[in-house]
Amino acid sequence: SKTPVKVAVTGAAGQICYSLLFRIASGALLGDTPVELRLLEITPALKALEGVVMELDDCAFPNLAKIEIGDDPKKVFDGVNMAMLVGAMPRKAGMERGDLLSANGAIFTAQGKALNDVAADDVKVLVTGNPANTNALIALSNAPDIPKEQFAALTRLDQDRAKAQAAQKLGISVNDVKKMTIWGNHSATQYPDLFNAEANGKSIAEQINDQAWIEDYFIPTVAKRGAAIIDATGLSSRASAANATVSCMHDWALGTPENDWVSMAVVSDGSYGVEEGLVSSFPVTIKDGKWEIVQGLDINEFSRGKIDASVAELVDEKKAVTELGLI
Ligand code: NAX
Repeated sequence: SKTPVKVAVTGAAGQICYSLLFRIASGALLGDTPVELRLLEITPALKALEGVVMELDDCAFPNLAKIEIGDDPKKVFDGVNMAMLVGAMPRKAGMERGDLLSANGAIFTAQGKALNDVAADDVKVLVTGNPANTNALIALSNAPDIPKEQFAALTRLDQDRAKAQAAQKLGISVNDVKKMTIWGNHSATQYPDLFNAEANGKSIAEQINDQAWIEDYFIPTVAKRGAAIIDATGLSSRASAANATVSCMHDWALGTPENDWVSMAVVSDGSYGVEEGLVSSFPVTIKDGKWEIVQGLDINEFSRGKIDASVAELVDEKKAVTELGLI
């Protein structure tokens, strides 16, 4: 039998994790490779987390080897091969942007340091908790011994939202939508790129041939989908965010298919004019557990403006967390 892969998940008693943990445990992450779950929560949420663990036990998942819970990242992250950082401080009424950044800064500096000290050498760290790109930047900056390439922030949900909207517009299956890129920040400034996306080998933007639909419907629908879901349900995206987190880590570990790519926010090497060192979303291909930014794509003037605007927001966020001494 194979050695279990140790998977840490933070915010484990929260809404996203109520889907995420069951998807991981049932095999959506690694098939029939056994997994050991390491679940981190804040102390007051440990009792609720114990209830979630009871339900995980009650599923008798064949490939769930073990579950450990705790409130100390140094213990929970010990030897982990994967870390999904979902737990974060939500923005509360009256909270300034700086307050949000410092509250999350405290979480992601501590978790970055703990991963640096105790995680397995091959750890892959995926940040879902918002502001995801900048939280990932804080974590990697506080983990100097872990290669920066082993950190990413989630833009897979945005990618999958964009795929669904494009497929519906063209009246085709999502399976036929390939090469969907999200550029920039996981925020309202993100840029979902239909020019480089393909259906049946041809540019989706060309097939739709309606710039007004792209600008006035498609982009805002994808970028503001989270708000639409809050409006409808009273809660932010849960199952779809969990699905995206599992899908992203699955592909990071097991690779992307031929002739396709996925979107992940990763540390920039300066590709496409994105300032080096920012954690920004790019199209990536993955092989043997390592991602590479897809090179040589055509960026038209419209796309250039959108990418630059989102990257400018990341530059601002980086400046703010630098001033707060978090990186
Ligand atoms: P919840 O508030 O339901 O759960 C968050 C959990 O994190 C809580 O149980 C809390 O106790 C825990 N937590 C707080 N500080 C912690 C710490 N230091 N260590 C461990 N756990 C800690 O939020 P949920 O709906 O699950 O969303 C989680 C995060 O995902 C939020 O930041 C949310 O904004 C973000 N999202 C990111 C998305 C993405 O695509 N990147 C989409 C969905 C979602 O908006």
